Amino acid sequence: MAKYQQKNVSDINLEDYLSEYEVKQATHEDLMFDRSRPKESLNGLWHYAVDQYDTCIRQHWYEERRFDANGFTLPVDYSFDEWPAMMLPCCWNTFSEKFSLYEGSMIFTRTFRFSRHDDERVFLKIGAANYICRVFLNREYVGMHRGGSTPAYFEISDCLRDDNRIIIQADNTRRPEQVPTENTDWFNYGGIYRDIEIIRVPRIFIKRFQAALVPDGTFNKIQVKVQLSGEFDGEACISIPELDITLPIPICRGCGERIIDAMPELWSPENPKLYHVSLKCGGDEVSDEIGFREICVKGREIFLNGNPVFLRGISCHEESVRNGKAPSDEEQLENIRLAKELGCNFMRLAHYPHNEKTAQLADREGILLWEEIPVYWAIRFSREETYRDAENQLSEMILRDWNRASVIIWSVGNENADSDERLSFMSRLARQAHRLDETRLVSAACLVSYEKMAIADRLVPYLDLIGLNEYMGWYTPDFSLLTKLFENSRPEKPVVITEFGADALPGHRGTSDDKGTEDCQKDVYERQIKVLKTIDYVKGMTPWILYDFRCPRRTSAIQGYYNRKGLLSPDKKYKKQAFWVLKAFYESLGSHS
Ligand code: GCB
Repeated sequence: MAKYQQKNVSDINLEDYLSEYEVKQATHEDLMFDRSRPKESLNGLWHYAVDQYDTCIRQHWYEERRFDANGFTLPVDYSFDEWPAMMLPCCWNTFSEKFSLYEGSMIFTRTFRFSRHDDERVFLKIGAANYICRVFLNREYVGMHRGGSTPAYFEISDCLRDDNRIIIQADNTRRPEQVPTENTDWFNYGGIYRDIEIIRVPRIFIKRFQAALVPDGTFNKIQVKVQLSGEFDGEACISIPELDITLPIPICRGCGERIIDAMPELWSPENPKLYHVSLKCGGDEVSDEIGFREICVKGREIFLNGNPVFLRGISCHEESVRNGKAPSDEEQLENIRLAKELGCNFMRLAHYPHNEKTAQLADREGILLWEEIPVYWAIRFSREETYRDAENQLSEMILRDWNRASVIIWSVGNENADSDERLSFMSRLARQAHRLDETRLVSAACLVSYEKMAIADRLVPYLDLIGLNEYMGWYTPDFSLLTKLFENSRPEKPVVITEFGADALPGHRGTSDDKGTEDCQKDVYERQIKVLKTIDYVKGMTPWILYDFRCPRRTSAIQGYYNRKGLLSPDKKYKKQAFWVLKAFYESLGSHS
């Protein structure tokens, strides 16, 4: 308020109130290894207010200016501790019916006590907030993060006190220049929907710690890479007790790596063996549970640990009826178990990075993963800032899940029309994924070229394997085109059919010609499988999709604001007919296919 005292009203309306919050952006550079670190949780009750007009950031509420220069009380538009409270993390849409369709900005605040030790640095981690979040602590602007599904780390060492007030704005407004854009085929949940935590680390700490098999086909060398938060020369110590390994790693200017002779038992879906790996350096120590496996492509074949593998997969959104895009640990595990019940060895986590715990569970349970960033449909491909946003989300996802054996494929996008701008944008992303990780495959879910009725995406040369979405028998009713598509295509790389499917309202029966019935969906699955299993370069599939999910675009009576292509009902309790068709096919392949 005080800020505007000398201004006239039109100034307020014209001012650019956003650019001051474009500084201090948390990016992948700020990401730190934290899995084993003790954390103090800030989850719990936070006071909140809907802030449709961005008044909090326009008026600098975080400054808490309650008095003018003469000591007179100023009127303010907030009363933090009298606002109602919400249990975070959560999606506000599932928290209350009132917010079920709300999109925009919401302000969250709470107080907390903290006792700081002199020799440490302190970071705030927000597991995910959709899409922009801005953080304020004790009257200071701490920073912002862009990207709705990856974590943000903010150093708060200097603004912490014994008694603290934190304010976070979460803004899920859909905007054309964002990644994804304003139009997607899923529901735009809002909120701070993953853990909010405080992490203490030493002055110089282990920022990155990566361990994997050297991908040379010998399975007898482990490569460890270390990066510290600052300049340091000396030694780190890596230890894998089960393999009798305790070895030094020389560190020069904060970085080090070492290749270790080792013959670990290999991780696979059938044998999800994890090793406890720990790393010490200076006053810091971290550890992780890591599986060792090799994934590679040769010709039109995918190899896991040197054996050809067929990816018996299913696509999956991150959603539950109760918790929206914030499924509990049990709900995340349930998804993996359901995929396993279906006979899967592979899941495509569409269309954005899911909770990092999902990949940890997949490591433990033994399921391979495809992880993806929301470069979905028509991104603003010629806008450099949009590219930087996409590249940052990709880098955050890769660095976050680098040690997860389950993750075998990074996907740089889904169904993007093949223009020159898109080719340049997505090939850059593919290069960045390869740069950050030479141990995994890079792919994208590509479109069929309908002009050529062939797999002809110009992005293919930049990918290790081709993801292909085709909806023959559904959006393309002429099913005979599926055979034509394969006859016309001569891919030099393996193809994974990343999507096919059909809508079916749970329990709705009829004939195979009745769109929206389970019988029609079942028929599409039967016909698809019959063709796909004969194509020698199709090395996997992730039909669309494990369960029905919310979607504002789907308004028909059968849809009821859901995409009904699930094999399960939204509550995941009811299995549609097509579930059994896919399960029978996967079981016929056997678990070592
Ligand atoms: C697609 C999209 C997916 C949609 C699906 C559908 O190709 O990749 O996000 O939900 O089709 O049901 O139309």
